[in-house]
Amino acid sequence: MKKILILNGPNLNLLGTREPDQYGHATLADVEALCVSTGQRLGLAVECFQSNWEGALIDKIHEYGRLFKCGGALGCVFNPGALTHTSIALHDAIKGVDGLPVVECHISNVHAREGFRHHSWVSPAAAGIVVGFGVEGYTLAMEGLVRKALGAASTHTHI
Ligand code: CA2
Repeated sequence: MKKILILNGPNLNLLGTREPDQYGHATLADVEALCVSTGQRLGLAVECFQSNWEGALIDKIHEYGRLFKCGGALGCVFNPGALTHTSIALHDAIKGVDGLPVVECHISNVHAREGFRHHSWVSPAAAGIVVGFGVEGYTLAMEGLVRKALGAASTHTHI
């Protein structure tokens, strides 16, 4: 069974404790449980990882880049939190692993918020972006990764 990584960045461990208007009432544990059950439905083994440290997120992307190359991983759903708007290092990590499909996911619609949230360093390196669907966005991102993988497989069989 292929693995899928659900990667969450800084402060997402605080989900459900404050700012419910922006992020809803679900906790990070709720989000991770949702992803695990979505994984069961899609036939994927789900690993969830959250860190407030940029380097730990980068190390995890590298690990999954290696796993993807040997066929052990389908991809990664990544909510980089506020590092979205600041981190060239995360952009470079995703580009650097060369191949691992990463879907950038934001709970809130960042484009309807403050101007500083409108730019993402991660988006140009991402395979896709899901924004503003609340925590259901994680499920949509997982389904998108599966569809992309199936599309890639069927493209290959036609070549
Ligand atoms: O909408 C998203 O998912 C964000 O990635 C969330 C980040 C924010 O900086 C991005 O612009 C958009 C913030 C994550 C912190 O979430 C908290 C949740 C509850 C209480 C405090 C922070």
